[in-house]
Amino acid sequence: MGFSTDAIHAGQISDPVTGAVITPLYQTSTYEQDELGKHKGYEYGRTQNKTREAMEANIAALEKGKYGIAFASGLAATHALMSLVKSGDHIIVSDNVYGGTYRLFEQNLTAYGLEYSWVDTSNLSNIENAIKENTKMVFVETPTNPMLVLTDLKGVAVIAKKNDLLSVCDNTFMSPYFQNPLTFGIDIVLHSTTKYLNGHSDVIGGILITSNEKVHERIRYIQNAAGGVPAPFDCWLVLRATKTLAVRMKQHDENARAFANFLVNLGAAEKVIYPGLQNHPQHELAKEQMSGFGGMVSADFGSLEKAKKVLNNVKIFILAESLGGVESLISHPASMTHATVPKEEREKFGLTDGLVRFSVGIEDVEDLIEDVERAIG
Ligand code: P1T
Repeated sequence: MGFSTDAIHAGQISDPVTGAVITPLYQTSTYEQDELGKHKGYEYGRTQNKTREAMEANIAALEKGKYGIAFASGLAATHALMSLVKSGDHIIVSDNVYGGTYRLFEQNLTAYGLEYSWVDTSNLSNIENAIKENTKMVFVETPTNPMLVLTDLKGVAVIAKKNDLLSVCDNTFMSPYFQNPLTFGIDIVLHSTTKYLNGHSDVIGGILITSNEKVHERIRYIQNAAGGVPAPFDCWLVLRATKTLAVRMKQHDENARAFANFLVNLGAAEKVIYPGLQNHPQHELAKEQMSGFGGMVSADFGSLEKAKKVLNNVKIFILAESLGGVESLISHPASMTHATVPKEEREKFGLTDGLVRFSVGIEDVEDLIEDVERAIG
């Protein structure tokens, strides 16, 4: 099936009672049992929920995977993922990831005996050089938040297989519409469904997708045992949203290409970062492993003062954390999403105080351009 056909039909179930076309919202915490020891396969809402199952199957299909396991947030999914490793194990991670991922790994899970190495995974030899006897997993985010650095997914999968490591890709920035890491041999895909998958800035959620039976079994167990499950209504909203993922992503991409070119021509930023720009260091890799360049653009204005001018004076772009919604958002990673990453660490990969991140929405792009042009003055 094509992507849009899957987006609209995969996992969807019509209401068995009325035939209602839309998957019902099973807003229930528990299920009536027929008699002791006999039930319909549904016992308790944390363990099973049909709306959640439909959403999991839908997103798994979009990622070309067998299983989707949903969580209450992207970070809850990341936390559940870490149940695949144990105390004493070592994990290699892209040096620039979402700040919350950094905080979870470095400031929480190290206390439980997990060891993390932060490397620039855009250079595959850095991954190989970081492998130790106790390395069990390689976790990449591509493109990264907010520096938009790419990692060669095929290359990561080869290294992981050769060294018996689990490979994970946070695919939040591209969404399954533009990039399918499992097709390159990656074992597990992670999404914050809060972003493009839901796309309307009204749900917090996360999901892991895999075709690996063992991984699925363990994560499914943890979903119930630790209980970080999403609410049925949030699953219903995400299931509603993925139907338009293709049309939204096409528009995000078209707008972001025009917006990035506008920023380059404006000349107000010292550096404009967008995988679709020919001067992006991995523009060729972007064309190979992604079918579009996405809706995220970052720009370094050179100083906090200059960044503030844009951040405080835009009117259509909304100053807020998050990304991937239909409305354009603007943020200051150094003080917002990545505030927990020490200054000297973040500056190593270019996350300076002058960096501004644009989540380009699907409004009329002329209005977005005019907004920033006017803000800069
Ligand atoms: O916010 P949550 O649903 O828990 O997802 C965490 C997360 C995971 N991975 C990536 C790449 C992300 O960007 C995020 C969340 N990011 C933001 C809130 C942000 O503004 O960048």
